[in-house]
Amino acid sequence: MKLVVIGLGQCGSRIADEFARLNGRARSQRGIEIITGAFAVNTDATDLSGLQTIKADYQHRVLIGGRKTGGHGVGKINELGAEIAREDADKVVDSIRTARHFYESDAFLLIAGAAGGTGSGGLPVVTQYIKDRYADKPVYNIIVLPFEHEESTEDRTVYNTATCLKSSSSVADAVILVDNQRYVRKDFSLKNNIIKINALIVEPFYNLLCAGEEKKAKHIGAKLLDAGDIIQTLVGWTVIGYGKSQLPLLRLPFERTRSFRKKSTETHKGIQVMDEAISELSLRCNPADASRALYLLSAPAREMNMDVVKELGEYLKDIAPKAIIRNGDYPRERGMLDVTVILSELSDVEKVRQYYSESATFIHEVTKKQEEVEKKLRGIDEAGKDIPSLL
Ligand SMILES: Nc1nc2c(ncn2[C@@H]2O[C@H](COP(=O)(O)OP(=O)(O)OP(=O)(O)O)[C@@H](O)[C@H]2O)c(=O)[nH]1
Ligand SMILES: [Mg+2]
Repeated sequence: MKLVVIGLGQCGSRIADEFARLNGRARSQRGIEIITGAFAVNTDATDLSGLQTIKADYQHRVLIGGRKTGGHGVGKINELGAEIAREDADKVVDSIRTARHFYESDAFLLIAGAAGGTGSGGLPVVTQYIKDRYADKPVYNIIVLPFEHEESTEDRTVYNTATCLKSSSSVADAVILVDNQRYVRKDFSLKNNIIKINALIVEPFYNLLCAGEEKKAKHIGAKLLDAGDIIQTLVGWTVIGYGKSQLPLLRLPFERTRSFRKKSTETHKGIQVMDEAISELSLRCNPADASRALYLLSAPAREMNMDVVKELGEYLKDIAPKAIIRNGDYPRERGMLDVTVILSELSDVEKVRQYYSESATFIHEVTKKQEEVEKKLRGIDEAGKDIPSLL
């Protein structure tokens, strides 16, 4: 599957940069392309120049709102981010169209952090704009949810997140939710290593996007997972998970591949990795709420047999009984077995509901504060009503 990737704001741009790097890896390791164009859109000129892989010209690093913000961002005011994106959406679309292989793209993927200003406000606006322009291609969002410490120190964090989630989910074909806090939990040292978190966020997409683009027969599985399967799976609220296991590179001569014992070890390993993918989902949710799901098993051809694929399917069916499940197997190089899982069309996401209800009280407080200020101002005006004016 080939994507046009557009990152908005600092978070989105950095993750789009990571996708550009992923494409470099696919090209050099596998001779295939999975990204037809990677773009970064920001109101902040300095952040744009800090990227590494996205082409450094003005058509790939698109500065918006230059006049309004002087190239210094919107300081977490996502209404301003939205307004600027509305004014400059044409600039973004003009850039995308120049991508050399644009017409080979299967879908758009737009990415932003929900808690900031530029990305949070720009994401739903640009998504809507692209959907209107390219009705035949699905438009997906990755929305990155803030760290816990950001939520507790700044009310605007929750409010921005809630408005971004609500607006984006009403226009995007699917919203893939990624919770920053989950990645800290996995490895606390990551708190100070956002680059590593970004690499973990994009890793599940590598085999997922590559599988359908393979040309060599030895890398085409019994059930090829292609763009069609992914498009059929991605609907509404979505999470993604990834698990992997190293395999011994050398097989001892007495280890007979066909033996019953060997087969059951492989199945066991497959289940273990699937279990890891489910426990490490990009956001905590209840798999039973999923109406669609997908899994991709990548492993050396001789480690993969239909029993493993079938067992993985049964495992997923058990935890997501309502879901229509699509699957694929992807024969890859020696030494690694990995599983990517997508749970989609989730009927409930507790974390999203939480943002909505918390920000509802915030809206109430903001209007109350505003009314108090207005009342005080009226008081001053009243007190000065008999003073002559110089104007
Ligand atoms: N995973 C990840 N999260 C990030 C990254 N950069 C920022 N964030 C998160 O994204 C949110 C802030 O969004 P930013 O992208 O910095 O804000 P922005 O869209 O540039 O908006 P303004 O700076 O307000 O104009 C916070 O919750 C950060 O924790 C990143 O590179 N990776
Ligand atoms: Mg910024």
